Amino acid sequence: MIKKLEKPLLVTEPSLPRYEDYIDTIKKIWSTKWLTNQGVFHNDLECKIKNFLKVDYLTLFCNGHSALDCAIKQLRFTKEKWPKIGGEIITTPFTFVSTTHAISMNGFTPIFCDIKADDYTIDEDKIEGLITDKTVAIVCTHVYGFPCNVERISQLAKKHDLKVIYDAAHAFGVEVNGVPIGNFGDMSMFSFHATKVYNTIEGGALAYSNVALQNKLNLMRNFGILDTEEIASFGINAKMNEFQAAMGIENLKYVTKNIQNRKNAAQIYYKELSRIPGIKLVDLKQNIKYNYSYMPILIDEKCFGISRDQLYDKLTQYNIYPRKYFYPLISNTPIYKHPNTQNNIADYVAKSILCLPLFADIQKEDVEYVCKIINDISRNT
Ligand code: T4K
Repeated sequence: MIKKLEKPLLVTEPSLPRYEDYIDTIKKIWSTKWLTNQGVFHNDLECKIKNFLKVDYLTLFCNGHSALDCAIKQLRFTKEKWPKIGGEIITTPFTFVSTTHAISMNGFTPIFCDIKADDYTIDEDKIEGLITDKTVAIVCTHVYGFPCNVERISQLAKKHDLKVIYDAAHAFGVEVNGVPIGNFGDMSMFSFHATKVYNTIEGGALAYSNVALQNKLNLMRNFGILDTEEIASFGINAKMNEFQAAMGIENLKYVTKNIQNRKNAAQIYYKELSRIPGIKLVDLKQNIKYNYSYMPILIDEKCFGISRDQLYDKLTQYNIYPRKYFYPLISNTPIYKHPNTQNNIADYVAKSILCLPLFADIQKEDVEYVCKIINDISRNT
């Protein structure tokens, strides 16, 4: 009998800078008394992340959801022919619920498109069949940092005059054919939540190449206030504060190393788990630079011997806490369920997937331990 881990091993653990460095940086706030509203750390970080992600323009937000919310709000004000409220947005059901809420809470109807079995991103071959005269946009997720088929989606959007917004919450640092991921579509949203590859405690950003969006987004995140004399547009409060920005500045120094650490850990998982019957790992492609933000494994119950849920329960007995990201499937939840919608692949994936512990500081021994337990379970079922 293999011994249980002494300390719980969680699906993720935030990356932190050196304590002294963060304290040194935030000390300055006590003399300036400038805590939020586009402070010096905020403006510095905006510039640094723009350069890191190699995008034309970037606007910071207090969290990823607010960034996505503002991106979708923009849709209501960009085109005359579009209704101020209403219209359909084609989206993936296999995502964190933030994506769907940002669509529906802005008055659009999410139309769920099934995903692909090989990388769990939206199935570009099924998008066109869902386009109607009410469709205004495609909003899809680079889930786990696996990029959507950005080329095909761009062709479809051009053909049907649709906007494309990518939920790139998981995709910080990812590249496709050498092109950084934030350069695709009309806008891409990145999340800098504590649980992400790169964090500002809470935080997010929109990347885009249309300069006209810059002013609009800057206004929108600050109540539409231009200056003390003028309120120039609609807006909300979605500003990143100086403590978040200071954390972002310090964490950015380590993000490349952190992604390399994640890659090393993921390589152990791939080596140790890919031979196990009934466990499917996503085939990684040569033309993509990954960020290893999650470590999803798909359990084929018939072949593996037990279900995803049974494996989950067994792992928790060893103090290992993977997560069933993303279950339940959004299109199966009471608020989004529609009798005419069927997403068979997404349905199967949501019931069969498990994200194993993966974070920058994970110990090699812990990864090997998880693999050993899964191997052991596989042999004994
Ligand atoms: N779009 C997508 C595709 C997303 O995945 C997300 C967020 C968004 C949009 C929205 O972006 P943000 O507005 O969040 O920036 C977590 C995160 O809260 C959420 O940011 C993330 N996606 C989602 C996938 O994961 P939960 O409900 O799983 O969080 P929680 O509290 O259960 O934590 C997960 C694990 O991390 C636990 O094992 C504990 C550990 N943890 C967590 C926190 C917060 C820590 O060790 N330290 C911490 O400070 O949602």
